Amino acid sequence: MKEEQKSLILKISSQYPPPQGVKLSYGTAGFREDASILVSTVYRVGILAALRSLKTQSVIGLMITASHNKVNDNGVKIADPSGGMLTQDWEPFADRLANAQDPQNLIELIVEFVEKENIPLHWDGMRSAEILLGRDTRPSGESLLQAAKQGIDSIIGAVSVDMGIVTTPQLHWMVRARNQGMKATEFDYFQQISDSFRCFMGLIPTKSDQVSEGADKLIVDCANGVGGEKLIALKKMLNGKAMEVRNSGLEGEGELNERVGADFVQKEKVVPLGFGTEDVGISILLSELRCASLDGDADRLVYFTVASNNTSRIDLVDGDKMLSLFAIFIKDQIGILKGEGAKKTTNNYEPRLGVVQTAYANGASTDYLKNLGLEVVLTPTGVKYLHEKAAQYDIGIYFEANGHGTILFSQSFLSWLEAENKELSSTSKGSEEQKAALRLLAVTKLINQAVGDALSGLLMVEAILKHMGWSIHKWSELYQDLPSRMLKVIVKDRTAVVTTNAETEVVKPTGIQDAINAEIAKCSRGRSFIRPSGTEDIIRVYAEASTQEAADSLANSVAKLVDQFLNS
Ligand code: 16G
Ligand code: MG
Repeated sequence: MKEEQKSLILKISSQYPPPQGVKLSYGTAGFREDASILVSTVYRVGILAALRSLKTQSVIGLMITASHNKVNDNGVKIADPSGGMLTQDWEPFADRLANAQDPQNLIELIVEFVEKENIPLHWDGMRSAEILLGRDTRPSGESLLQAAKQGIDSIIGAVSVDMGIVTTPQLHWMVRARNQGMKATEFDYFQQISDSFRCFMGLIPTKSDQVSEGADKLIVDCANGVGGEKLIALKKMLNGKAMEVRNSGLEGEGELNERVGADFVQKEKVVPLGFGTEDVGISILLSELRCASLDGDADRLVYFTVASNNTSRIDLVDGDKMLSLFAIFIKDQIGILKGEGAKKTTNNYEPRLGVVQTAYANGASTDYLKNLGLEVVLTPTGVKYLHEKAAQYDIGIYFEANGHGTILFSQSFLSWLEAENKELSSTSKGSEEQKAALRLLAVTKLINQAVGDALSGLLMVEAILKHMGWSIHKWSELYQDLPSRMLKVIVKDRTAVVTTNAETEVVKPTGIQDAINAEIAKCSRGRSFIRPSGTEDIIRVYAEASTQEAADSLANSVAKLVDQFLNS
């Protein structure tokens, strides 16, 4: 590495000393801490982003957000060229960079890594790395953004482009679009999803028993986060969509994530602030009221209805149900396109459809999906694992129960679908087969294939419900969730728990799995697992069973086991 480059890093990094006595770690979704100690970390992630861009010779994203966490927290994560999460191979380097104690130490790490990875550095002033920067609405975002810019400026030839305040999925989408040679501004994002939504809606069969427009209403809780402003903008582009935006976070309306948002609603199963009696859903034929919640950076979405008997309780329609809805729709459309009556077109291509969940998926959802004849696989918790698995299919649908998920389409499927549509539009224009092809094409543009996206997910759900002619109640009744319970146990060392088989079995400490199995065996339809959290210093316990009492008691017994094995 040239002296000029080294001295630039030395000079700038000396203004960003790391916090003392803190061990930082690039967890499930990047670094996340109290914002007051993150400046040096974000600076160093700026350096990492520049190196990643040089290595891949592609545009990289850097997002400043702490998602559903409290407003004083913040975080930083990287979007890789595909728009997905940073490759896991680089995470250890991110940890070492963030924890380097002084500028000299930092330089040594960078030099060693650049050599090992063979990263082409440039000194001739050529623009050779480009990083798109985004941040959510947190007050600490602006100063952290400046630190990220300084990190990028520490690598010669790297430039940053500030995309402003955006949702996490918007930034991921922009990175993906840029690397595909497409236009990638926020306007382009809104245009793509609103155009494809309209296209989808235009293909909806007209049935007399459908819920009529105007009678049905959607109310969206935006967690007082970045999703509020963006949903209002999207609504404008979709003039006519009956939708009310609440907890938008605009004009000082409420605190970010404070008793609002998808994480709160999904975990607590009560209404977010700003919702109450007036929002009780009516399931009579022509009137329907459904609610949805986004999280603080709009990459998670859940639906719910307000229960009529007790106004703070909700009926939750979670990520598992969204997965089921999407899977049914896609399977149906493929069926129309390839089914018995379909005209045999170009070839006999069979797209592989796969469904990806985590162990937190309600057992009833997994049974339901398997009964539909779908291939269901489990991965460990965290979007990067689900996404990676889903990418192995022609159509991979993944969701976490907490509402993060999307659909991925392979290049070969896209090419086949486009060819099929072309063929059908000349041989049988306007046929059901062609409409199915057009619907699937609209979905490939409507859904954000970079990462789970609450805004595009919301439009997908709305369009599919309309297509099916279903109310939220009908959707919710696809299957009945098994009662479940989640608990946290504080332990001395959470790394003492090591799991396997997508976190469904514990290999360490030895003996605990047998003890858990013995508890499970006492319950009807019992299932339970433990795992170290990737975002908090705790062990999480999950249990489900045929009754709420049994699920609670199983969770309590397993939590006791965790305490016995890890704290004594
Ligand atoms: C992060 C993950 C989320 C996961 C959660 C688990 C991303 C973008 N987010 O929020 O997918 O469900 O962590 O948290 O990957 P836990 O490890 O504390 O249970
Ligand atoms: Mg989030």
